[in-house]
Amino acid sequence: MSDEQSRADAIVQGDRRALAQALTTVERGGQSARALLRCIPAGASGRVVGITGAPGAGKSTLTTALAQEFRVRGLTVAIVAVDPSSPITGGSLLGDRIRMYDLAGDSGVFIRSMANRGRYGGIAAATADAATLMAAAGYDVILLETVGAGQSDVAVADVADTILLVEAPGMGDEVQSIKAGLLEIADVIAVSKSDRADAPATFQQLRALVQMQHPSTDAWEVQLCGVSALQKTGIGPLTDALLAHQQWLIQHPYTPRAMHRRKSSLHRAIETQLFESLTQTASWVQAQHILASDRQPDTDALAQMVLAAWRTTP
Ligand SMILES: Nc1nc2c(ncn2[C@@H]2O[C@H](COP(=O)(O)OP(=O)(O)OP(=O)(O)O)[C@@H](O)[C@H]2O)c(=O)[nH]1
Ligand SMILES: [Mg+2]
Repeated sequence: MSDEQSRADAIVQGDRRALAQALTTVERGGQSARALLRCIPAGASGRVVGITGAPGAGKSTLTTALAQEFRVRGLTVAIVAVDPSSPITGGSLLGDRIRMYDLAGDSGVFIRSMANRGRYGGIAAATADAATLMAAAGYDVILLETVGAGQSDVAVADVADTILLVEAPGMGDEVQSIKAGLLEIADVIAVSKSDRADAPATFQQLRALVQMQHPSTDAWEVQLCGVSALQKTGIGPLTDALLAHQQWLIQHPYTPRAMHRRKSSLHRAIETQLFESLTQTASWVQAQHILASDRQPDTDALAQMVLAAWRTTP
């Protein structure tokens, strides 16, 4: 049996250490990651929930509360904190770790932060592969929490089956989310910190916006939930909404979003494999030498040279 096959078997059998090591492998990417992923059987799909929202919106606190609720319902949970920029010691992640301390020691919960680590294909590719590993390991729900804004939100949209947008009261976050296009891609919206006095106003505003943005009712109807992760209110209905969306997805596998995710997945696979095969050619090495010795190289011409040589490689 190959080394990758025995690593894959260990993951499927629930070996947490094997899973942690495999996550590091896919974070780095490259051929060893692909060799491992080829041995990973497809887990049940449709269980990845992406949690996005402005910095400080309450994502980590809510992720923790949701994980506890899923556990109460007998479901196992893997949490991935998606951090596009910093290695594991980033400040906000450390904060998240402390907040998620409540979940420590539960063998039905697996927590991991994912960084890019310079992998080709970026954070979306690393996150998608992490979700694949966690699904194969049998986790019933995979929560992807974005850390920071921008790039990681895109990663979540490309990878998650269900998108949960967290909106805190006040702060004008609603406007920011519209700008970022987040409201458009949300399947479920949680108005967080509903213990605060300004939460009802934000809830009303968002309801009006959602009705404006999603006028048709033949598709999934975006669910709006008021929650307080601190006071543990609204967590049950929010969990119901997330599970309802996952059920809906099973009945509607060919929505434009599901198609988009499958296409993104194919694009990532092509990009990664193509790029890796290009870097194996002699002309790639030659191009690196030119970059090192020419201050203003014609990169378009270099790219053509590399591609031309690659095309004729048997
Ligand atoms: N009043 C109130 N405060 C909350 C609630 N949930 C979170 N907070 C507070 O909001 C702040 C941010 O919460 P986090 O969960 O770290 O938010 P986040 O979106 O993960 O933040 P980043 O990861 O930094 O983007 C913290 O000070 C929390 O204590 C809530 O339900 N009610
Ligand atoms: Mg956080």
